[in-house]
Amino acid sequence: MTVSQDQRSTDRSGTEPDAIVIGAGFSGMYMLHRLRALGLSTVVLEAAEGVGGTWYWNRYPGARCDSESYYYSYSFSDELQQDWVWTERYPEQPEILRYLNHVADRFDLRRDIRFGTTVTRARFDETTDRWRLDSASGETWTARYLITAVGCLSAANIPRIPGLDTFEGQWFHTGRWPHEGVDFAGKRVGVVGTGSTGIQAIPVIAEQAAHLTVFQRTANYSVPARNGPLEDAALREIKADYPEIRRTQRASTNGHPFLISERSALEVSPQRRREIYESAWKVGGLRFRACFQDLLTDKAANDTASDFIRSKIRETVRDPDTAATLTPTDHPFATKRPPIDTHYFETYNRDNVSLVDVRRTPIEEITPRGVRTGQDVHELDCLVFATGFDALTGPLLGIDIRGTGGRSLGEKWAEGPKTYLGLQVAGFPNMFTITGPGSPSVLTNMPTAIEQHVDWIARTIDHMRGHRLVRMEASEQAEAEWGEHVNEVANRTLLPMASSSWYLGANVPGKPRIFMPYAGGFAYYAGRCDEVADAGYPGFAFA
Ligand code: NA7
Repeated sequence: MTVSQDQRSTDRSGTEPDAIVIGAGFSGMYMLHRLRALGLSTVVLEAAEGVGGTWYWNRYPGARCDSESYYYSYSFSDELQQDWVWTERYPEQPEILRYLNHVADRFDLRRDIRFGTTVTRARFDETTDRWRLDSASGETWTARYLITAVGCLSAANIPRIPGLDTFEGQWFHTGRWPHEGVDFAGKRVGVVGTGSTGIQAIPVIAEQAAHLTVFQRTANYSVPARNGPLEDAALREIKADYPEIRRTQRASTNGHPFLISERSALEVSPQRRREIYESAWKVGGLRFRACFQDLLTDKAANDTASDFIRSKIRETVRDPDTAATLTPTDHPFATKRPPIDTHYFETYNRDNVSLVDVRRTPIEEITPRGVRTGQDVHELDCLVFATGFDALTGPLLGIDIRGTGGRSLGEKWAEGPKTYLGLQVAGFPNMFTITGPGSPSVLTNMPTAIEQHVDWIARTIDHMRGHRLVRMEASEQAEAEWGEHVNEVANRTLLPMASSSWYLGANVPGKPRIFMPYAGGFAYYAGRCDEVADAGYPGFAFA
Protein backbone atom coordinates (compact mmCIF):
# COMPACT_ATOMS: atom_id res chain seq x y z
CA MET A 1 0.00 0.00 0.00
CA THR A 2 1.48 3.35 -0.96
CA VAL A 3 0.83 6.53 0.94
CA SER A 4 -1.46 7.83 -1.78
CA GLN A 5 -3.57 4.66 -1.65
CA ASP A 6 -4.08 5.04 2.09
CA GLN A 7 -4.30 8.77 2.22
CA ARG A 8 -7.34 10.17 3.96
CA SER A 9 -8.77 13.32 2.54
CA THR A 10 -8.07 16.30 4.73
CA ASP A 11 -11.25 18.01 3.61
CA ARG A 12 -13.58 17.29 6.52
CA SER A 13 -16.19 19.82 5.47
CA GLY A 14 -19.12 18.81 3.36
CA THR A 15 -21.30 17.17 5.97
CA GLU A 16 -24.36 18.37 4.03
CA PRO A 17 -23.58 17.48 0.43
CA ASP A 18 -26.18 16.97 -2.29
CA ALA A 19 -25.37 13.28 -2.51
CA ILE A 20 -23.75 10.59 -0.41
CA VAL A 21 -22.37 7.46 -1.95
CA ILE A 22 -21.54 4.49 0.30
CA GLY A 23 -18.53 2.58 -1.01
CA ALA A 24 -15.49 3.46 -3.12
CA GLY A 25 -15.16 0.43 -5.34
CA PHE A 26 -15.88 0.28 -9.07
CA SER A 27 -19.42 1.65 -8.50
CA GLY A 28 -18.84 4.36 -5.95
CA MET A 29 -15.89 5.88 -7.76
CA TYR A 30 -17.71 6.16 -11.08
CA MET A 31 -20.83 7.49 -9.32
CA LEU A 32 -18.76 10.22 -7.72
CA HIS A 33 -17.24 11.12 -11.07
CA ARG A 34 -20.66 11.36 -12.75
CA LEU A 35 -22.34 13.34 -9.97
CA ARG A 36 -19.48 15.81 -9.92
CA ALA A 37 -19.91 16.31 -13.63
CA LEU A 38 -23.55 17.21 -12.94
CA GLY A 39 -22.39 19.82 -10.45
CA LEU A 40 -23.56 18.00 -7.31
CA SER A 41 -21.50 18.17 -4.17
CA THR A 42 -20.86 14.53 -3.33
CA VAL A 43 -19.21 12.67 -0.49
CA VAL A 44 -18.22 9.02 -0.67
CA LEU A 45 -18.04 7.15 2.64
CA GLU A 46 -15.77 4.12 2.57
CA ALA A 47 -15.05 1.68 5.40
CA ALA A 48 -11.64 0.67 4.04
CA GLU A 49 -8.47 2.75 4.10
CA GLY A 50 -8.24 2.77 0.33
CA VAL A 51 -10.34 2.53 -2.83
CA GLY A 52 -11.15 -0.74 -4.56
CA GLY A 53 -14.03 -2.41 -2.70
CA THR A 54 -13.97 -6.11 -3.61
CA TRP A 55 -10.41 -5.71 -4.86
CA TYR A 56 -9.29 -4.00 -1.69
CA TRP A 57 -10.49 -6.85 0.53
CA ASN A 58 -10.02 -10.02 -1.54
CA ARG A 59 -6.25 -10.48 -1.35
CA TYR A 60 -6.18 -14.26 -0.93
CA PRO A 61 -3.57 -16.30 -2.83
CA GLY A 62 -4.59 -16.69 -6.47
CA ALA A 63 -7.21 -13.91 -6.36
CA ARG A 64 -7.92 -12.74 -9.87
CA CYS A 65 -10.88 -11.81 -12.00
CA ASP A 66 -12.76 -14.39 -14.07
CA SER A 67 -13.65 -11.77 -16.68
CA GLU A 68 -10.81 -10.80 -19.01
CA SER A 69 -8.88 -7.69 -18.07
CA TYR A 70 -9.51 -5.67 -21.22
CA TYR A 71 -13.25 -5.69 -20.64
CA TYR A 72 -13.35 -5.93 -16.85
CA SER A 73 -12.70 -2.21 -16.85
CA TYR A 74 -14.40 1.15 -17.20
CA SER A 75 -15.57 2.16 -20.64
CA PHE A 76 -16.61 5.72 -19.81
CA SER A 77 -13.25 7.27 -20.66
CA ASP A 78 -11.59 6.37 -23.93
CA GLU A 79 -8.36 8.02 -22.79
CA LEU A 80 -8.32 5.77 -19.74
CA GLN A 81 -8.87 2.56 -21.71
CA GLN A 82 -6.28 3.62 -24.29
CA ASP A 83 -3.66 4.53 -21.69
CA TRP A 84 -3.97 1.67 -19.24
CA VAL A 85 -1.85 -1.41 -19.99
CA TRP A 86 -3.18 -4.76 -18.77
CA THR A 87 -0.51 -7.40 -18.47
CA GLU A 88 -2.48 -10.66 -18.28
CA ARG A 89 -5.55 -12.19 -19.84
CA TYR A 90 -7.14 -12.36 -16.37
CA PRO A 91 -5.99 -9.59 -14.07
CA GLU A 92 -4.67 -10.50 -10.66
CA GLN A 93 -6.05 -8.68 -7.63
CA PRO A 94 -3.00 -6.37 -7.20
CA GLU A 95 -3.24 -5.30 -10.84
CA ILE A 96 -6.94 -4.45 -10.56
CA LEU A 97 -6.28 -2.56 -7.33
CA ARG A 98 -3.50 -0.62 -9.08
CA TYR A 99 -5.93 0.19 -11.89
CA LEU A 100 -8.59 1.45 -9.47
CA ASN A 101 -6.02 3.57 -7.65
CA HIS A 102 -4.96 4.97 -10.98
CA VAL A 103 -8.59 5.87 -11.72
CA ALA A 104 -8.92 7.54 -8.31
CA ASP A 105 -5.82 9.65 -9.00
CA ARG A 106 -6.53 10.34 -12.63
CA PHE A 107 -10.01 11.72 -11.92
CA ASP A 108 -8.96 13.32 -8.64
CA LEU A 109 -11.55 11.32 -6.72
CA ARG A 110 -9.85 11.01 -3.33
CA ARG A 111 -10.64 14.53 -2.17
CA ASP A 112 -14.31 13.56 -1.82
CA ILE A 113 -13.81 10.12 -0.30
CA ARG A 114 -13.80 9.69 3.48
CA PHE A 115 -11.79 6.55 4.12
CA GLY A 116 -12.01 4.53 7.32
CA THR A 117 -15.67 5.52 7.63
CA THR A 118 -18.15 2.74 8.29
CA VAL A 119 -21.75 3.79 7.81
CA THR A 120 -23.90 2.23 10.51
CA ARG A 121 -27.24 3.97 10.03
CA ALA A 122 -29.15 5.81 7.34
CA ARG A 123 -32.51 7.45 8.05
CA PHE A 124 -34.84 9.27 5.69
CA ASP A 125 -36.19 12.49 7.17
CA GLU A 126 -39.65 13.06 5.74
CA THR A 127 -39.77 16.70 6.79
CA THR A 128 -36.72 17.68 4.77
CA ASP A 129 -36.70 14.87 2.19
CA ARG A 130 -33.07 14.22 3.04
CA TRP A 131 -31.10 11.24 4.25
CA ARG A 132 -29.18 11.38 7.51
CA LEU A 133 -26.24 9.01 7.88
CA ASP A 134 -24.25 8.05 10.96
CA SER A 135 -20.83 6.45 11.01
CA ALA A 136 -19.36 4.04 13.53
CA SER A 137 -17.17 6.82 14.87
CA GLY A 138 -20.15 9.09 15.55
CA GLU A 139 -19.94 11.43 12.55
CA THR A 140 -23.14 12.44 10.76
CA TRP A 141 -24.01 13.65 7.29
CA THR A 142 -27.20 14.64 5.53
CA ALA A 143 -27.86 14.57 1.81
CA ARG A 144 -30.74 14.70 -0.66
CA TYR A 145 -29.61 11.56 -2.46
CA LEU A 146 -28.27 8.34 -1.01
CA ILE A 147 -26.56 5.98 -3.41
CA THR A 148 -25.44 2.59 -2.15
CA ALA A 149 -22.34 1.30 -3.92
CA VAL A 150 -21.69 -1.41 -1.36
CA GLY A 151 -21.02 -4.31 -3.73
CA CYS A 152 -22.86 -7.59 -4.13
CA LEU A 153 -20.22 -9.83 -2.56
CA SER A 154 -18.80 -7.86 0.33
CA ALA A 155 -20.47 -9.30 3.46
CA ALA A 156 -18.29 -12.30 4.37
CA ASN A 157 -20.15 -15.55 5.12
CA ILE A 158 -18.27 -17.21 7.96
CA PRO A 159 -20.01 -20.45 8.91
CA ARG A 160 -21.01 -20.78 12.55
CA ILE A 161 -19.13 -23.97 13.32
CA PRO A 162 -18.97 -24.89 17.01
CA GLY A 163 -15.50 -24.54 18.49
CA LEU A 164 -14.05 -22.03 16.01
CA ASP A 165 -13.09 -19.78 18.92
CA THR A 166 -11.07 -22.63 20.47
CA PHE A 167 -8.90 -23.19 17.38
CA GLU A 168 -5.25 -22.69 18.29
CA GLY A 169 -4.07 -22.13 14.72
CA GLN A 170 -4.79 -19.11 12.54
CA TRP A 171 -7.97 -18.77 10.54
CA PHE A 172 -8.97 -16.42 7.73
CA HIS A 173 -11.88 -15.61 5.43
CA THR A 174 -10.73 -15.06 1.86
CA GLY A 175 -12.70 -11.83 1.59
CA ARG A 176 -10.93 -10.31 4.63
CA TRP A 177 -7.39 -11.34 3.84
CA PRO A 178 -4.50 -9.81 5.85
CA HIS A 179 -2.70 -7.14 3.84
CA GLU A 180 0.69 -8.51 4.82
CA GLY A 181 -0.21 -11.93 3.34
CA VAL A 182 0.00 -15.32 5.04
CA ASP A 183 3.04 -17.57 4.99
CA PHE A 184 1.84 -21.13 4.50
CA ALA A 185 5.34 -22.65 4.15
CA GLY A 186 5.66 -25.81 6.23
CA LYS A 187 2.07 -25.51 7.47
CA ARG A 188 -0.88 -27.87 7.46
CA VAL A 189 -3.64 -25.86 5.86
CA GLY A 190 -7.37 -26.52 5.51
CA VAL A 191 -9.60 -24.81 2.96
CA VAL A 192 -13.38 -24.92 3.42
CA GLY A 193 -15.27 -24.19 0.20
CA THR A 194 -14.92 -24.97 -3.48
CA GLY A 195 -16.67 -22.03 -5.14
CA SER A 196 -14.86 -19.65 -7.51
CA THR A 197 -12.66 -18.43 -4.66
CA GLY A 198 -11.66 -21.85 -3.33
CA ILE A 199 -11.00 -23.03 -6.86
CA GLN A 200 -8.61 -20.09 -7.41
CA ALA A 201 -6.89 -20.38 -4.03
CA ILE A 202 -6.51 -24.16 -3.68
CA PRO A 203 -3.86 -24.70 -6.42
CA VAL A 204 -1.78 -21.76 -5.14
CA ILE A 205 -1.98 -22.74 -1.46
CA ALA A 206 -1.17 -26.38 -2.38
CA GLU A 207 2.15 -25.21 -3.83
CA GLN A 208 3.06 -23.35 -0.63
CA ALA A 209 1.76 -25.55 2.19
CA ALA A 210 3.25 -28.71 3.67
CA HIS A 211 -0.18 -30.28 3.38
CA LEU A 212 -3.54 -29.01 2.17
CA THR A 213 -6.87 -30.54 3.17
CA VAL A 214 -9.85 -29.37 1.12
CA PHE A 215 -13.27 -29.60 2.77
CA GLN A 216 -15.78 -29.83 -0.06
CA ARG A 217 -19.53 -29.63 0.43
CA THR A 218 -20.67 -29.29 -3.18
CA ALA A 219 -18.56 -30.53 -6.08
CA ASN A 220 -18.23 -27.85 -8.73
CA TYR A 221 -17.87 -27.64 -12.48
CA SER A 222 -14.85 -25.65 -13.56
CA VAL A 223 -13.40 -24.77 -16.95
CA PRO A 224 -9.70 -23.95 -17.47
CA ALA A 225 -9.03 -20.22 -17.56
CA ARG A 226 -5.98 -20.50 -19.86
CA ASN A 227 -4.43 -17.44 -18.34
CA GLY A 228 -1.33 -15.92 -19.90
CA PRO A 229 0.38 -12.64 -20.63
CA LEU A 230 -1.37 -10.12 -22.85
CA GLU A 231 1.08 -9.45 -25.64
CA ASP A 232 1.59 -5.92 -26.99
CA ALA A 233 0.16 -6.81 -30.40
CA ALA A 234 -3.01 -8.28 -28.87
CA LEU A 235 -3.43 -5.25 -26.65
CA ARG A 236 -2.98 -2.89 -29.62
CA GLU A 237 -5.69 -4.75 -31.51
CA ILE A 238 -8.01 -4.60 -28.51
CA LYS A 239 -7.45 -0.87 -28.12
CA ALA A 240 -8.18 -0.22 -31.77
CA ASP A 241 -11.33 -2.29 -31.45
CA TYR A 242 -12.68 -0.81 -28.19
CA PRO A 243 -15.74 0.92 -29.70
CA GLU A 244 -16.95 -2.40 -31.11
CA ILE A 245 -15.98 -4.36 -27.98
CA ARG A 246 -17.99 -2.01 -25.78
CA ARG A 247 -20.96 -2.08 -28.18
CA THR A 248 -21.00 -5.87 -28.06
CA GLN A 249 -20.80 -5.90 -24.27
CA ARG A 250 -23.82 -3.60 -24.04
CA ALA A 251 -25.77 -5.70 -26.54
CA SER A 252 -25.04 -8.97 -24.79
CA THR A 253 -26.75 -11.14 -22.21
CA ASN A 254 -23.95 -11.03 -19.64
CA GLY A 255 -21.97 -7.89 -20.42
CA HIS A 256 -19.17 -9.84 -22.07
CA PRO A 257 -17.81 -8.92 -25.50
CA PHE A 258 -19.03 -12.16 -27.04
CA LEU A 259 -22.51 -13.27 -27.89
CA ILE A 260 -24.04 -16.59 -26.95
CA SER A 261 -24.26 -18.91 -29.95
CA GLU A 262 -27.67 -19.15 -31.57
CA ARG A 263 -27.48 -22.91 -32.12
CA SER A 264 -28.98 -25.51 -29.80
CA ALA A 265 -26.77 -28.14 -28.20
CA LEU A 266 -29.32 -30.69 -29.40
CA GLU A 267 -29.35 -29.74 -33.08
CA VAL A 268 -25.77 -30.84 -33.79
CA SER A 269 -24.41 -34.40 -33.89
CA PRO A 270 -22.75 -35.77 -30.75
CA GLN A 271 -19.41 -35.72 -32.56
CA ARG A 272 -19.78 -32.09 -33.66
CA ARG A 273 -20.91 -31.13 -30.16
CA ARG A 274 -17.84 -32.72 -28.64
CA GLU A 275 -15.62 -30.81 -31.12
CA ILE A 276 -17.30 -27.55 -30.13
CA TYR A 277 -16.81 -28.24 -26.42
CA GLU A 278 -13.21 -29.38 -26.97
CA SER A 279 -12.36 -26.22 -28.82
CA ALA A 280 -14.03 -24.03 -26.14
CA TRP A 281 -12.16 -26.01 -23.46
CA LYS A 282 -8.89 -25.18 -25.25
CA VAL A 283 -9.73 -21.48 -25.49
CA GLY A 284 -10.81 -21.51 -21.83
CA GLY A 285 -12.75 -19.07 -19.71
CA LEU A 286 -16.37 -18.09 -19.32
CA ARG A 287 -16.97 -18.33 -23.06
CA PHE A 288 -17.55 -22.05 -22.57
CA ARG A 289 -21.06 -21.12 -21.47
CA ALA A 290 -21.68 -19.46 -24.83
CA CYS A 291 -21.18 -22.65 -26.91
CA PHE A 292 -24.92 -23.15 -27.28
CA GLN A 293 -27.96 -20.96 -26.69
CA ASP A 294 -29.91 -23.43 -24.58
CA LEU A 295 -27.40 -24.50 -21.92
CA LEU A 296 -29.29 -22.55 -19.29
CA THR A 297 -32.80 -23.18 -20.53
CA ASP A 298 -32.98 -26.83 -21.55
CA LYS A 299 -31.93 -29.56 -19.15
CA ALA A 300 -31.12 -32.04 -21.93
CA ALA A 301 -28.90 -29.44 -23.63
CA ASN A 302 -27.24 -28.64 -20.32
CA ASP A 303 -26.61 -32.35 -19.66
CA THR A 304 -24.31 -32.44 -22.69
CA ALA A 305 -22.09 -29.69 -21.23
CA SER A 306 -22.26 -31.09 -17.71
CA ASP A 307 -21.30 -34.57 -18.99
CA PHE A 308 -18.42 -33.12 -20.99
CA ILE A 309 -16.95 -31.42 -17.92
CA ARG A 310 -17.51 -34.53 -15.80
CA SER A 311 -15.53 -36.54 -18.38
CA LYS A 312 -12.70 -33.99 -18.16
CA ILE A 313 -12.60 -34.34 -14.37
CA ARG A 314 -12.33 -38.13 -14.69
CA GLU A 315 -9.56 -37.76 -17.31
CA THR A 316 -7.60 -35.30 -15.15
CA VAL A 317 -7.83 -36.70 -11.63
CA ARG A 318 -5.84 -39.92 -11.27
CA ASP A 319 -7.47 -41.41 -8.18
CA PRO A 320 -10.96 -42.63 -9.21
CA ASP A 321 -12.49 -42.09 -5.74
CA THR A 322 -11.19 -38.52 -5.59
CA ALA A 323 -12.42 -37.93 -9.15
CA ALA A 324 -15.86 -39.24 -8.19
CA THR A 325 -16.02 -36.94 -5.15
CA LEU A 326 -15.00 -33.97 -7.32
CA THR A 327 -17.66 -34.73 -9.92
CA PRO A 328 -20.75 -32.54 -9.57
CA THR A 329 -24.02 -34.41 -9.79
CA ASP A 330 -26.55 -32.33 -7.84
CA HIS A 331 -26.92 -29.30 -10.09
CA PRO A 332 -26.61 -28.53 -13.80
CA PHE A 333 -23.51 -26.72 -15.12
CA ALA A 334 -23.59 -22.91 -14.68
CA THR A 335 -26.69 -22.89 -12.48
CA LYS A 336 -24.28 -21.93 -9.71
CA ARG A 337 -21.73 -19.28 -10.63
CA PRO A 338 -19.37 -21.18 -12.99
CA PRO A 339 -15.75 -20.93 -11.84
CA ILE A 340 -12.72 -20.98 -14.12
CA ASP A 341 -9.39 -22.31 -12.92
CA THR A 342 -5.68 -22.78 -13.34
CA HIS A 343 -4.82 -26.43 -12.61
CA TYR A 344 -7.62 -26.92 -10.10
CA PHE A 345 -8.44 -30.56 -10.78
CA GLU A 346 -4.74 -31.35 -11.41
CA THR A 347 -4.01 -30.17 -7.86
CA TYR A 348 -5.71 -33.28 -6.46
CA ASN A 349 -2.96 -35.41 -8.07
CA ARG A 350 -0.42 -33.88 -5.69
CA ASP A 351 0.81 -35.96 -2.77
CA ASN A 352 0.32 -33.12 -0.31
CA VAL A 353 -3.39 -32.57 -1.07
CA SER A 354 -6.34 -34.48 0.35
CA LEU A 355 -10.03 -34.04 -0.20
CA VAL A 356 -12.72 -34.48 2.47
CA ASP A 357 -16.34 -34.80 1.39
CA VAL A 358 -18.21 -32.86 4.05
CA ARG A 359 -21.54 -33.52 2.38
CA ARG A 360 -21.01 -37.21 3.26
CA THR A 361 -19.28 -36.56 6.60
CA PRO A 362 -20.14 -33.03 7.76
CA ILE A 363 -17.86 -30.83 9.82
CA GLU A 364 -19.03 -31.46 13.40
CA GLU A 365 -16.79 -29.03 15.21
CA ILE A 366 -13.52 -27.20 15.23
CA THR A 367 -11.20 -28.31 17.99
CA PRO A 368 -8.05 -26.55 19.23
CA ARG A 369 -6.05 -28.73 16.82
CA GLY A 370 -8.17 -28.84 13.72
CA VAL A 371 -11.46 -29.81 12.11
CA ARG A 372 -13.49 -32.82 13.18
CA THR A 373 -15.62 -34.64 10.60
CA GLY A 374 -17.29 -37.73 12.08
CA GLN A 375 -14.58 -39.62 14.00
CA ASP A 376 -11.69 -37.96 12.12
CA VAL A 377 -9.81 -34.92 13.35
CA HIS A 378 -7.88 -33.20 10.57
CA GLU A 379 -5.01 -31.46 12.33
CA LEU A 380 -4.31 -28.00 10.96
CA ASP A 381 -2.11 -24.96 11.54
CA CYS A 382 -4.23 -22.67 9.35
CA LEU A 383 -7.85 -22.76 8.29
CA VAL A 384 -9.09 -20.78 5.30
CA PHE A 385 -12.78 -20.10 4.85
CA ALA A 386 -13.49 -19.73 1.13
CA THR A 387 -17.13 -19.85 2.10
CA GLY A 388 -18.43 -16.93 0.10
CA PHE A 389 -20.70 -14.08 0.99
CA ASP A 390 -24.12 -13.08 2.22
CA ALA A 391 -24.66 -11.98 -1.37
CA LEU A 392 -26.58 -8.98 -2.69
CA THR A 393 -28.73 -8.21 0.35
CA GLY A 394 -26.07 -8.78 3.05
CA PRO A 395 -24.10 -5.57 2.43
CA LEU A 396 -27.28 -3.44 2.48
CA LEU A 397 -28.83 -5.12 5.50
CA GLY A 398 -25.54 -4.67 7.34
CA ILE A 399 -26.48 -0.99 7.60
CA ASP A 400 -29.54 0.04 9.62
CA ILE A 401 -31.40 1.74 6.76
CA ARG A 402 -34.80 3.25 7.60
CA GLY A 403 -37.18 4.81 5.12
CA THR A 404 -40.57 6.46 5.50
CA GLY A 405 -42.41 5.81 8.76
CA GLY A 406 -39.11 4.66 10.29
CA ARG A 407 -39.49 1.26 8.62
CA SER A 408 -36.23 -0.62 8.30
CA LEU A 409 -34.99 -2.29 5.16
CA GLY A 410 -34.62 -5.47 7.22
CA GLU A 411 -38.38 -5.44 8.00
CA LYS A 412 -39.24 -4.61 4.43
CA TRP A 413 -37.09 -7.46 3.10
CA ALA A 414 -37.99 -10.02 5.79
CA GLU A 415 -39.41 -12.31 3.08
CA GLY A 416 -36.67 -11.49 0.57
CA PRO A 417 -35.58 -8.38 -1.31
CA LYS A 418 -38.14 -6.23 -3.10
CA THR A 419 -37.01 -3.54 -5.53
CA TYR A 420 -38.14 -1.77 -8.64
CA LEU A 421 -35.58 -2.47 -11.40
CA GLY A 422 -33.06 -3.34 -8.69
CA LEU A 423 -32.55 0.43 -8.46
CA GLN A 424 -35.02 1.68 -5.87
CA VAL A 425 -37.07 0.34 -2.98
CA ALA A 426 -40.63 1.56 -2.27
CA GLY A 427 -40.65 3.40 1.05
CA PHE A 428 -37.02 4.50 0.67
CA PRO A 429 -37.23 7.72 -1.36
CA ASN A 430 -34.15 9.17 -3.05
CA MET A 431 -32.16 6.00 -2.33
CA PHE A 432 -30.58 4.27 -5.31
CA THR A 433 -28.99 0.82 -5.06
CA ILE A 434 -26.20 0.24 -7.58
CA THR A 435 -26.37 -3.40 -8.72
CA GLY A 436 -29.06 -4.09 -6.14
CA PRO A 437 -31.07 -7.32 -5.99
CA GLY A 438 -33.49 -7.51 -8.91
CA SER A 439 -30.90 -6.16 -11.35
CA PRO A 440 -28.55 -8.26 -13.57
CA SER A 441 -25.55 -7.53 -11.29
CA VAL A 442 -23.74 -10.78 -10.50
CA LEU A 443 -24.98 -12.48 -13.68
CA THR A 444 -23.10 -9.80 -15.62
CA ASN A 445 -19.54 -8.66 -16.09
CA MET A 446 -19.74 -6.25 -13.15
CA PRO A 447 -18.22 -3.05 -14.58
CA THR A 448 -20.75 -3.19 -17.43
CA ALA A 449 -23.67 -3.54 -15.01
CA ILE A 450 -22.22 -0.83 -12.79
CA GLU A 451 -21.74 1.72 -15.56
CA GLN A 452 -25.30 1.18 -16.79
CA HIS A 453 -26.68 1.74 -13.28
CA VAL A 454 -24.52 4.77 -12.56
CA ASP A 455 -25.45 6.37 -15.89
CA TRP A 456 -29.14 5.76 -15.25
CA ILE A 457 -28.97 7.16 -11.71
CA ALA A 458 -27.03 10.23 -12.90
CA ARG A 459 -29.58 10.80 -15.65
CA THR A 460 -32.42 10.45 -13.14
CA ILE A 461 -30.93 12.85 -10.62
CA ASP A 462 -30.29 15.32 -13.44
CA HIS A 463 -33.95 14.96 -14.42
CA MET A 464 -35.04 15.68 -10.85
CA ARG A 465 -32.88 18.74 -10.59
CA GLY A 466 -33.97 19.99 -14.00
CA HIS A 467 -37.62 19.69 -12.92
CA ARG A 468 -37.03 21.03 -9.39
CA LEU A 469 -38.09 17.73 -7.86
CA VAL A 470 -36.85 16.87 -4.40
CA ARG A 471 -38.21 13.41 -3.87
CA MET A 472 -38.45 10.25 -5.95
CA GLU A 473 -39.87 6.95 -4.81
CA ALA A 474 -40.71 3.66 -6.49
CA SER A 475 -44.36 2.67 -6.12
CA GLU A 476 -45.35 -0.51 -4.29
CA GLN A 477 -47.18 -1.67 -7.39
CA ALA A 478 -44.22 -1.18 -9.75
CA GLU A 479 -42.06 -2.96 -7.23
CA ALA A 480 -44.46 -5.92 -6.92
CA GLU A 481 -44.75 -6.23 -10.71
CA TRP A 482 -40.98 -6.11 -11.11
CA GLY A 483 -40.59 -8.78 -8.41
CA GLU A 484 -42.98 -11.05 -10.31
CA HIS A 485 -41.08 -10.43 -13.52
CA VAL A 486 -37.72 -11.21 -11.87
CA ASN A 487 -39.19 -14.48 -10.62
CA GLU A 488 -40.79 -15.35 -13.89
CA VAL A 489 -37.61 -14.86 -15.95
CA ALA A 490 -35.56 -16.88 -13.43
CA ASN A 491 -38.11 -19.68 -13.69
CA ARG A 492 -37.73 -19.73 -17.46
CA THR A 493 -34.12 -20.81 -16.89
CA LEU A 494 -32.47 -23.72 -15.11
CA LEU A 495 -30.87 -21.34 -12.59
CA PRO A 496 -33.27 -22.08 -9.71
CA MET A 497 -32.35 -25.78 -10.01
CA ALA A 498 -29.17 -25.24 -8.01
CA SER A 499 -30.80 -25.46 -4.63
CA SER A 500 -27.61 -24.56 -2.72
CA SER A 501 -26.83 -21.48 -4.78
CA TRP A 502 -26.05 -18.08 -3.29
CA TYR A 503 -28.11 -16.57 -6.13
CA LEU A 504 -31.03 -17.97 -4.11
CA GLY A 505 -29.65 -17.02 -0.72
CA ALA A 506 -29.31 -20.72 0.09
CA ASN A 507 -25.74 -20.46 1.42
CA VAL A 508 -26.72 -18.41 4.46
CA PRO A 509 -28.78 -20.26 7.09
CA GLY A 510 -32.17 -18.61 7.62
CA LYS A 511 -31.93 -16.33 4.56
CA PRO A 512 -35.18 -16.24 2.53
CA ARG A 513 -34.95 -18.33 -0.65
CA ILE A 514 -35.60 -15.97 -3.51
CA PHE A 515 -33.75 -15.84 -6.80
CA MET A 516 -32.17 -12.40 -6.37
CA PRO A 517 -30.42 -11.27 -9.57
CA TYR A 518 -32.32 -10.44 -12.77
CA ALA A 519 -31.86 -13.28 -15.26
CA GLY A 520 -33.58 -11.67 -18.27
CA GLY A 521 -30.29 -10.56 -19.82
CA PHE A 522 -28.27 -7.37 -19.51
CA ALA A 523 -29.19 -5.82 -22.88
CA TYR A 524 -32.91 -6.37 -22.38
CA TYR A 525 -32.72 -5.00 -18.85
CA ALA A 526 -30.78 -1.88 -19.86
CA GLY A 527 -33.34 -1.24 -22.62
CA ARG A 528 -36.13 -1.52 -20.09
CA CYS A 529 -34.45 1.00 -17.76
CA ASP A 530 -34.03 3.43 -20.66
CA GLU A 531 -37.67 3.01 -21.67
CA VAL A 532 -38.76 3.88 -18.13
CA ALA A 533 -36.62 7.03 -18.14
CA ASP A 534 -37.70 8.02 -21.67
CA ALA A 535 -41.37 7.65 -20.70
CA GLY A 536 -41.03 10.04 -17.74
CA TYR A 537 -40.45 7.37 -15.10
CA PRO A 538 -43.71 5.43 -14.81
CA GLY A 539 -43.68 3.41 -11.59
CA PHE A 540 -41.96 6.20 -9.69
CA ALA A 541 -43.66 9.03 -7.81
CA PHE A 542 -42.03 12.46 -7.65
CA ALA A 543 -42.59 15.43 -5.40
P1 NA7 B 1 -19.31 -19.31 -3.11
O1 NA7 B 1 -19.47 -19.44 -4.56
O2 NA7 B 1 -20.51 -19.03 -2.27
O3 NA7 B 1 -18.61 -20.64 -2.59
C1 NA7 B 1 -18.52 -20.92 -1.23
C2 NA7 B 1 -18.09 -22.33 -1.03
O4 NA7 B 1 -18.05 -22.59 0.36
C3 NA7 B 1 -19.05 -23.35 -1.61
O5 NA7 B 1 -18.32 -24.44 -2.07
C4 NA7 B 1 -19.90 -23.71 -0.39
O6 NA7 B 1 -20.52 -24.96 -0.49
C5 NA7 B 1 -18.86 -23.71 0.67
N1 NA7 B 1 -19.43 -23.54 1.99
C6 NA7 B 1 -20.13 -22.49 2.47
N2 NA7 B 1 -20.47 -22.69 3.74
C7 NA7 B 1 -19.98 -23.91 4.07
C8 NA7 B 1 -20.01 -24.69 5.26
N3 NA7 B 1 -20.65 -24.25 6.33
N4 NA7 B 1 -19.41 -25.89 5.24
C9 NA7 B 1 -18.79 -26.34 4.14
N5 NA7 B 1 -18.72 -25.64 2.98
C10 NA7 B 1 -19.32 -24.45 2.96
O7 NA7 B 1 -18.26 -18.17 -2.74
P2 NA7 B 1 -16.92 -17.77 -3.51
O8 NA7 B 1 -16.21 -16.81 -2.64
O9 NA7 B 1 -16.22 -18.96 -3.97
O10 NA7 B 1 -17.42 -17.03 -4.78
C11 NA7 B 1 -18.26 -15.91 -4.67
C12 NA7 B 1 -18.20 -15.10 -5.91
O11 NA7 B 1 -17.08 -14.24 -5.86
C13 NA7 B 1 -17.94 -15.82 -7.17
O12 NA7 B 1 -19.02 -16.46 -7.66
C14 NA7 B 1 -17.46 -14.75 -8.08
O13 NA7 B 1 -18.55 -13.99 -8.55
C15 NA7 B 1 -16.64 -13.96 -7.20
P3 NA7 B 1 -22.02 -25.07 -1.12
O14 NA7 B 1 -21.83 -24.90 -2.58
O15 NA7 B 1 -22.81 -23.94 -0.50
O16 NA7 B 1 -22.49 -26.39 -0.71
